[in-house]
Amino acid sequence: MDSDRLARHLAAVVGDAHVLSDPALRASYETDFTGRYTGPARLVVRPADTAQVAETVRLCRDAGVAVVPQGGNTGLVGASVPSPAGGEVLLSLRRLTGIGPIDPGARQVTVGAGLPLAELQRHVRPNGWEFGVDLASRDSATLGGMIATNAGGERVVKYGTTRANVAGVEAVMADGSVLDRLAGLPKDNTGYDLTNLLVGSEGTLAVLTRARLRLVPHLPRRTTALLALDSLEAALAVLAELRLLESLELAEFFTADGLALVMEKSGLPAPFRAPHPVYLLVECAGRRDPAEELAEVLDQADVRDVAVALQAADGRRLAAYRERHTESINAAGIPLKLDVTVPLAELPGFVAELPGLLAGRARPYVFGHLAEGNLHVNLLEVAPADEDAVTEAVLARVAAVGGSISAEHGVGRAKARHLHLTRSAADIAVMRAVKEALDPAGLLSPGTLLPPVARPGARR
Ligand code: 2HG
Ligand code: ZN
Repeated sequence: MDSDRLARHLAAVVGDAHVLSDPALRASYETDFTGRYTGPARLVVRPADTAQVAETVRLCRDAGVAVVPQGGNTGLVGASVPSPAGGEVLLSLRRLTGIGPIDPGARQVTVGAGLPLAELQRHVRPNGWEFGVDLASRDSATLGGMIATNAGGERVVKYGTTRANVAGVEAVMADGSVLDRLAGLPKDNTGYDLTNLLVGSEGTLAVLTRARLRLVPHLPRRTTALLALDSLEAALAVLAELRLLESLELAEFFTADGLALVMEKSGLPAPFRAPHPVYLLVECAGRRDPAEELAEVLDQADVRDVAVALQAADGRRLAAYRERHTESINAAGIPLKLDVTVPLAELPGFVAELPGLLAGRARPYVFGHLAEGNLHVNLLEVAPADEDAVTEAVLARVAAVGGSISAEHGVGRAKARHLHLTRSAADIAVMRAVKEALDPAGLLSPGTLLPPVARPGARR
């Protein structure tokens, strides 16, 4: 089927206004947030509900055309945009913004895959609830995208990754059938856990359309503190003490270089009189004021300086030093981003070795989620010819110290060919078997997560 004919069939399902073929209208869907990953879509299709998603997938399957699902397009590993060669249908879920009533007994709510995280927060907070996952990209990141990537973010130390906060999903499978696992029953031992199979599947097994989310009580009293420290070792020592506190919700680190760049690009004033090697942003929250228990820990801790915010607005001001890293780095260039986890005991050594591994081939900025050993290694000024070698060097070191090459951003297109570094051949074979079973024609997000295999008959 040619593109015009496919476009006409799709328009009959979603309406003319929601099939975009004009390159100017497609452009914002075709390049990801980093600006690094880009590819031309055959068409951008914007269905309004599950039935339209199912019909879109069926029409594309019949035409042998691959489909790339997209939420808020805030992903960082190239999974949300077409391949460089292009030709896939870009299926935007952003119109699926429904939100159901909160079920306080079950502590759950059902949402459309295209609902932005910030809108969910605005819906549940006035009712005394919270979604356990929070991200700096909350205004654009959609729940469907967060589930597809098993996003982590800032509150994992208390609430776990997205996986722990999802009770069920609805999804359109590659053949257009609809899988409904929205019941959200806390006890339901009937066969394979298909919800968890789809969480983190990065658009390669199904298109997520709705989700049943777990909610947690909104904790109104919070204290935020920014600590200035000598070293990552010192930060880990404070973390070990902080982890005794039930109220700990956030423990984020960054370094002197990162802070200087954030101040330069954002115009924020310096948080302390002098720069320090390492900073740790912590937040405690509770129904009762956690300020005192946090102060008790900090009084005993080996910190150079502390700024404490008791008011929400001051807390947001301190959090901005951490949250504005991504945009500040983007303002300085297109980074090579390596989101990795290392065991905590290896973390200081890994960061110390980084300059040696890079051997002058990049300007590194390292920050992230300390409690999970999740480092966001952002590399600026990498010559195109060095990108592969630099990536290999860093990821191979991660594997050597027992870490993971993707902590919370997914594998995407960026790391598919490096998957073998932290997944065994047996592991990859099982993943391939699942993919073959659920998407035999390889039409969902080809090239993402698993390295592509040549497949006669499948067109992009
Ligand atoms: C964060 O923690 C995000 O802010 C983005 O995961 C990290 O920009 C990055 O590398
Ligand atoms: Zn992160």
